[in-house]
Amino acid sequence: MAKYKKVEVIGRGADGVVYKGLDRETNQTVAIKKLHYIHCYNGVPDITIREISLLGQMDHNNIVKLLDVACDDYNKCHLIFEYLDLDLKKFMENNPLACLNKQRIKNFLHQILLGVAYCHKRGVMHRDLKPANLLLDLNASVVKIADFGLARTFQIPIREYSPEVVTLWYRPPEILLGSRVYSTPVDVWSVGCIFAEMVMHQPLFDGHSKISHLHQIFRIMGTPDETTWPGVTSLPNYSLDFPKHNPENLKDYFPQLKPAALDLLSEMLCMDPSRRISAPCALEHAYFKEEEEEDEDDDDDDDDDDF
Ligand code: INR
Repeated sequence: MAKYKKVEVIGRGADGVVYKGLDRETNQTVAIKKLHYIHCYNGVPDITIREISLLGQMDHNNIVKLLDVACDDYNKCHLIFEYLDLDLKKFMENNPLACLNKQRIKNFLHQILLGVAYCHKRGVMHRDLKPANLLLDLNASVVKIADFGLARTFQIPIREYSPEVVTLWYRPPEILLGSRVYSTPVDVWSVGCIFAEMVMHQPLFDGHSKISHLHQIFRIMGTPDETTWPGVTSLPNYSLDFPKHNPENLKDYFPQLKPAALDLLSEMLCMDPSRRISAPCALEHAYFKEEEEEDEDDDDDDDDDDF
């Protein structure tokens, strides 16, 4: 770690503290993630080595790049990443709705799906996609996915390192219902929630407990049953006492969206994970083939839409 200098804490996640830092040799700003549960001298678990090396092999414009792995004097393992100074959560908090015009939403969504499709092709799922994990370079108009939680991928119980509450807002129904065999569709659900949030500038589902969150999902997407989602009634947390809701028309919630956008959103928010659209299919959706009209508050005239 002598090569790096920690400057300030910028985040806390399930795996440890994240710092803004400096590479002393190149003067390059980096992000440093200190893995709080891994001591190098104990022998790093095989699975962790595998996870970190998988992370190191990920080489895609829409995935934050792992640059180095380093050990400090206390034998704590640190992951060194490229640095970006903004995330989508802060961007949405600090900017009025107009900053996320239709072209920009389409552009961001396309990049997020490219990153997710790349991970899924390599057999990696993220499992915790949310606006705070999407880093932005506004000058280059680039979105990069961060925080592939190592702890989560090897099934250490989810316990945030910080007192901050773990957000359930982007969790898909199959995880909330206790399914243990979930797969890549979990990330597509999260991207659907993020799409909706970019459009509305507020979270689509924002339950404070698993059960209230599930009920919020059911109220809009309909309560699942064996006809809409074969096998759902066998999931551990399924209850025959769930209130029965019919699916709402998403058009009523998103009057600003055109049919193609509504169709893609509803395909990403399909309750049954086996019928949910995949990331590669979503990239081929008609929504990405049609141009968005220029809107009056869009002063970014060099931001051409090439899909
Ligand atoms: C910022 C973060 C900017 N950049 C928080 C942040 C606030 C403002 O976590 C971050 C990262 C960055 C970051 O620039 N590169 C990385 C986070 C992570 C990896 S991870 C890489 O995986 O979430 O710890």
